[in-house]
Amino acid sequence: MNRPAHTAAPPSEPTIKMKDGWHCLHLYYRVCPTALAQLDEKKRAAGREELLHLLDPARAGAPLRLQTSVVSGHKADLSLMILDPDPLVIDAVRQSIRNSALGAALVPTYSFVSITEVSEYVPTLEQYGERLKLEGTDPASPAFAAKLKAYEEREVMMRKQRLFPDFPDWPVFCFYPMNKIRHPHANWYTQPFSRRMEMMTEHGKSGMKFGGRVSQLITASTGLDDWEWGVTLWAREPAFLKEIVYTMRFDEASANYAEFGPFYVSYILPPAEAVRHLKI
Ligand code: 76R
Repeated sequence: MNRPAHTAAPPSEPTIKMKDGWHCLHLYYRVCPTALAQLDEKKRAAGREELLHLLDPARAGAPLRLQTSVVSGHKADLSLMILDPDPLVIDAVRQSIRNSALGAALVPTYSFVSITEVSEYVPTLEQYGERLKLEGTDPASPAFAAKLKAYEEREVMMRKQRLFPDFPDWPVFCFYPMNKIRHPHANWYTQPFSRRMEMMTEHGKSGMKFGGRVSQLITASTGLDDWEWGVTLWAREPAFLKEIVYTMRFDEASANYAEFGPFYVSYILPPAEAVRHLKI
């Protein structure tokens, strides 16, 4: 059976909040010059103030994570990435922008709904130990114990970063959705778990070579949006984006099983600078 095991959860209070993780929303807006031109300077200035307040991650009631960036190309002008345990706290940003004096001038062009998760392919401590043995580390050696201990600590941090991510302080931002394909000749979901694990381990190793240059957050969207995952990348320099995406195309998991949606590249700015840049 390829189906992932799921635990029969005991009945719990119905809720829209995430208990072990956050809701995530990527929003893209285009500035409409016609709507902007219809605002007198006073209304436009008030709208700017309203927008700056809404985009301020430090304001009371702000979602736990809120990041603003300016988009390259005609797909959009402004990008927001928002995370919170409560999807309505996230949605309140969207509705407040729509309801603000600048609402008509900020035309939604794209959005992506997802939740944070720890991938089923992140090895458990036991699986990591097995891997070390296969790679030739003697389980009785101090090196084995040290490596296992280091992984135990790293795994806690990794889990936290996947479920409750902090944003890295890097200026280049990229988002795109993706699927694992289900074609008759190449169907990810008919592969046994062991094969998928093998491919994702190769993928993880190739990704880790970009440590310090690119940071990734994979959010899950199967059942929530039109693609299965959202891929969010932060890079220290723009060229690293091209390099990582190109490199990963050669991983078996990408080369044979992945398909991608539209790519959005943007540059992270504090809201006031983004608003100035967009000449709103
Ligand atoms: O979480 C971990 O760091 C463990 C290893 C790992 C997993 C399980 C990992 C590492 N990824 C995992 C899961 Mn990834 N990742 C992508 C893309 O270009 C492509 O092929 C697709 C887009 C990039 C660029 C990327 C980068 N990864 C996943 C999954 C979920 C699969 C599932 O659960 O079924 C997807 C869709 C996906 C796609 N990956 C890494 C990276 C990088 C840079 C790493 C190293 C991470 C690090 O060092 O912290």
